[in-house]
Amino acid sequence: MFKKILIANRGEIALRVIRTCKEMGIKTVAVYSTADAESLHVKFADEAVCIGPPSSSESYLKMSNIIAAAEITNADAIHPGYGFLSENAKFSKICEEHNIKFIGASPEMIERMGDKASAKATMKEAGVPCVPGSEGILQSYEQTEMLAKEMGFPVMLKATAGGGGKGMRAVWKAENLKAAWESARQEAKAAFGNDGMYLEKLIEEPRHIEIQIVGDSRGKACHLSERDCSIQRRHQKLTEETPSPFMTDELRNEMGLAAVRAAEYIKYEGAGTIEFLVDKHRNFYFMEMNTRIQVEHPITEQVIDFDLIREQIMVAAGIPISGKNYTPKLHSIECRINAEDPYNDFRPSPGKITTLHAPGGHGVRLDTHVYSGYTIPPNYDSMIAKLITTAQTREEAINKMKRALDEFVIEGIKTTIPFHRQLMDHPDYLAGNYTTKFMESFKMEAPVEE
Ligand code: MV4
Repeated sequence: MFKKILIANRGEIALRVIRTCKEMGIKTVAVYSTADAESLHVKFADEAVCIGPPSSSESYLKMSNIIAAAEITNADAIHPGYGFLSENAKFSKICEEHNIKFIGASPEMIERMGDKASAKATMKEAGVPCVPGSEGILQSYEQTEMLAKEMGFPVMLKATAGGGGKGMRAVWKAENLKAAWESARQEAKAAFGNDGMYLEKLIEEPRHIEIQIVGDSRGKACHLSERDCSIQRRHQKLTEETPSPFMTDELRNEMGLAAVRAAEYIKYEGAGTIEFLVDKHRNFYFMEMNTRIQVEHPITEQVIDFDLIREQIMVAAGIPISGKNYTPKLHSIECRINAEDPYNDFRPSPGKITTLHAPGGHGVRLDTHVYSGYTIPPNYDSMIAKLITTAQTREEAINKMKRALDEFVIEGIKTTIPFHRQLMDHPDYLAGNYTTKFMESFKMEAPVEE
């Protein structure tokens, strides 16, 4: 087992990893930028190394500084958390070259799954259902137009290097295809330096349902059921739940088996997620694979009573998994609390938290690095906490969430707490009747005056 793990991240996930390491008797090294000197991950780690100024590119993304920090502290592994370097093939490779175990995917795996067209081709080979479309990268506009007309509109143009919806265009009629092709390629070129595109049939009003998997060094994988992440705004998830209210036992079995088949086909090692689009007829299609631990992993931990960070560390140390698939017996919901103003187009609201009262009680979990008196720096992601409730049924988990949100006091900055409180009263949310289009029509109600 590892003796010392360096956590190449900040915020709640850095703290989350430190907690599990402590429970496993593994020493921890925090790295931090000068903006994060007062952060809890720095205080709770055994050692801490400053790796640069506030700007991410000069600190949490600065590979040479992080490797140097691991070498001077004698860390034998690096946990990258999510975001930053977690899906960076070059960083995974550099760790390998320095004999530091990267607790994440191999460079080859990150490259293969990071390129969306190659990920899709691989999944098709593995026998995982994929959206009908082009075979690999489109060679010309003429080929694209011919294919689109053959398939029939609407279609979706996607950048192979895509992420966060960049370089993606839905096209409803032939006369709009040329302009979409030009602008999507331009956007992809500017964002990723890669304008490779592929084409798919458009799935209308899809749900985003993902399957958590874990694979080990023997090539064995298991799935830990699904998370419904359909409530998103501009490709940022706001809340997630498991089980999905749209799920059936039959569909879970099929999707779970497909995800395990995918993971075993590529001999995936570690924790990963297979993302699917699910249409209204409950057809499901491979969308992307994430080769990291995800923000929303706690809801899975809650319903199957399993520490996913511990699992990642065990697998990275070469210990085999149990190999059993899990079916949730509880219901869990996560609300992402962001320092944003939901009454003002979710505008970022960094600054000092003057008062903080955290909710608690049975079935309530709060993963956060913030405290009363903490100043949220403007340099990073706006997520400051994840509020997670767990109960026997969906209705109870929602009631618990309402109660916990009502208890949660954060003063000094604006947060998404009022958004979540209104969501938990929305008739379509309560009915489990929502797709990825939900937020397009959601309107905040005026705040209640005290
Ligand atoms: C799609 C789609 C509909 N049809 N593909 C969005 C992120 C990118 N990784 C893939 N995405 C989509 N791909 C086809 N063929 C709709 C989306 C999509 C979406 C998917 C999941 C969650 C939110 C979304 C919001 C807009 C579009």
